[in-house]
Amino acid sequence: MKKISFIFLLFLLVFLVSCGNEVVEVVVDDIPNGEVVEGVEATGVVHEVRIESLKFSPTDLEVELGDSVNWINGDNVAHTVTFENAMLDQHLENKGEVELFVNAVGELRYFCVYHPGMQGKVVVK
Ligand SMILES: [Cu+2]
Repeated sequence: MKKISFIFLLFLLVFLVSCGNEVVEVVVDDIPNGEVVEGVEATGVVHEVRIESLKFSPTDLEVELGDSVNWINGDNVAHTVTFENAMLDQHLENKGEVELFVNAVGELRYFCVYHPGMQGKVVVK
């Protein structure tokens, strides 16, 4: 009986892992009107931007060098997080996530390709 439970748990674990959404990690490598900084250390701070009801929330975000920004799609339709310089162009299904490591100072403007009215901004100090 114990063995059966163990096998069941193992299958459950594999099932959950395969269903989990992969977080794509991106590093800034180009920024218009900004500057990439070498050797930035991670602060461990992760800012969350929820995508809900066709909006990025918060729309404007202020972060520090070394922070990360994590976008999570809470809508049932697909969106993208697309930067004006195409440094990041990520398609996100429902519950899809993308995380950006911020190693540049300046202003990052982004939008959704499918809903161009959806726009947001990350300002790095
Ligand atoms: Cu969209």
